[in-house]
Amino acid sequence: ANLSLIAHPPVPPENLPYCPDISPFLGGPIRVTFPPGLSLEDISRKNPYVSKGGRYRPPDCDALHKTAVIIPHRNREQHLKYLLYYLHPFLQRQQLSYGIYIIHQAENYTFNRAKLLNVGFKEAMKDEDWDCIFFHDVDLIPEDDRNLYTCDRFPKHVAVAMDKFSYKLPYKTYFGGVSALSPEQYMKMNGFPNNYWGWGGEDDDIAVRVALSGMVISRPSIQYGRYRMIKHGHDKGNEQNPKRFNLLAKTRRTWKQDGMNTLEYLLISKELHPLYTNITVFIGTEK
Ligand code: UDH
Repeated sequence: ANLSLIAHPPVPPENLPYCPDISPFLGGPIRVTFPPGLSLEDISRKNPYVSKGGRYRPPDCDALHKTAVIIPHRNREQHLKYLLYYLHPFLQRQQLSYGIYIIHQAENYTFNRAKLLNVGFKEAMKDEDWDCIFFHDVDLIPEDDRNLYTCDRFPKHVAVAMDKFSYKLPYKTYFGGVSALSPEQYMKMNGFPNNYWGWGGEDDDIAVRVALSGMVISRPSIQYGRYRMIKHGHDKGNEQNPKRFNLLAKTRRTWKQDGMNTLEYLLISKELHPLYTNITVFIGTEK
């Protein structure tokens, strides 16, 4: 792969008309299967208009929305392939201007999903004035392209109907899987917590932050917000976090002192791959 340092989103000719409010390319439900032997080269070939770093803009109209997709990642290469295979055409059918970022946690210390998402936000905003940030688990494939990857007036929880929860919300304040915030909404809640190491709790903390910062949760309809989860076992290095209930009980007192304003990390590399920008980061270990 040719990994030079500067991303060049394709520049459209001047004076393009705006894209329509509703894309004519939407097809509704998507049949999601997992073809064996898929390679990144195959996916690149199927997406000739995607430019280095996983960037795209519609070739013949000026996009109404600019969305960055942030994917926390470690050791899920196969899932990543399937997600890219479905997500690129999905976003193109929505006529979005977009970029895909993989935030790869370096080393084998305990995983920290929310902190990786904070890093992704910060790094993506250095590249571009995104108007919407999607925070996207690697193993969730959207099943309907009317589920628009754009932001709402309030923080949006998007993965409202996952197959593993029988296509309904597991509980009312669930905020896991896929969510979308504008930079303003994200900053208003001081981003996400940095101190949830291991599995669980961070998504509930984020939902509490939404409320504490005076916002409410917005959601797509249950008909559109459908996801198929790629089956997997428990990951090494992401064991259940026994402290999650204690942390969650304290969010009201801690959210202003932990989040975007206290984020510290060591950027190891930023590489522009054909289908995504890879950011490898050392985020430390639990104190
Ligand atoms: N993630 C990684 N690598 C890891 C752990 C997590 O990339 O080692 C990322 C990935 O984007 C994943 C997300 O963090 O989608 C959320 O983590 P998760 O997949 O562990 O959470 P989920 O709720 O799974 O999907 C819980 C364990 C399921 C075990 C079920 C056994 N039947």
